[in-house]
Amino acid sequence: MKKVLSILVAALVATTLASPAKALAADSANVKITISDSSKNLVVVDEEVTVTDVDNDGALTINDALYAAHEKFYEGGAEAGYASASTEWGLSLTKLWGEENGGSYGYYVNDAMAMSLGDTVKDNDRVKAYVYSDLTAWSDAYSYFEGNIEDDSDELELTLYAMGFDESFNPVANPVEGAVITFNGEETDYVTDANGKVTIDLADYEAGKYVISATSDSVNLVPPVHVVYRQVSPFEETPSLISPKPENLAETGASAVMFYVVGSLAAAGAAFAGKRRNEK
Ligand SMILES: [Ca+2]
Repeated sequence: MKKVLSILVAALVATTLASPAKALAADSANVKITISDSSKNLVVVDEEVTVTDVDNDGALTINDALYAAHEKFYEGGAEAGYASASTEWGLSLTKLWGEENGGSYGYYVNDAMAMSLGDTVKDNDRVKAYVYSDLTAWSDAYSYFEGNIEDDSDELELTLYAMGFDESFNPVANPVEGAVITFNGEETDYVTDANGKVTIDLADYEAGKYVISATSDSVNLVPPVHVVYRQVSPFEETPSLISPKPENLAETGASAVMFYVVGSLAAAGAAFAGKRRNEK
């Protein structure tokens, strides 16, 4: 009897130990997605999607994340705009944002080159995927910003890097000189220096969402992205926020929307209505 009991206890302990491990295996992850097309349009910019195991391989991967992004943002969903297939190179993209070009796409996770569409993703990862613009010389160079991008100070210091290859064909990040900084697609007077650096004064920019990117004449950049959500102090500009137009609210960021909630409940209702319409 004692032996039976100890076996039962052992089984119970084993079950108890197994349960938390099972609970830790995530069923979903929230990931931020950026996609650019072959014309270098940023068609999805740093948008959050909930990733689930849609391809049933038992893991949350880049493939699942891009599928989810098309379900949410592409007209007609993933069925219309996205496809992947097993090839001799492993799981590969065959269609991105509706474009089929024979497999010329790239994808990075947290600005690091991914080995395969089957690479796993987790909460807060940033996935960036692009369609090649140059199908003859394959000159498209993935690029990204580094700097004080996590804080919200008025002065934004960015360094622009583009991926290239050294003599041994190892991937290497090179600073990009002379790149023109763009705000929401409009060129600015800001240009990166010899070290790829640029310091942007945000003080004069009104509240709203700004997509910062860059173009270059010397490097065929896959558009880099940094998103700024500017907020205005409620003590400075309260009057203009009493009855905002929904169409304006739709273009403001989530943090700005939160601010409106504090300012006015009616505005909050409009904000959500506007945001929902924007997401369709
Ligand atoms: Ca999966």
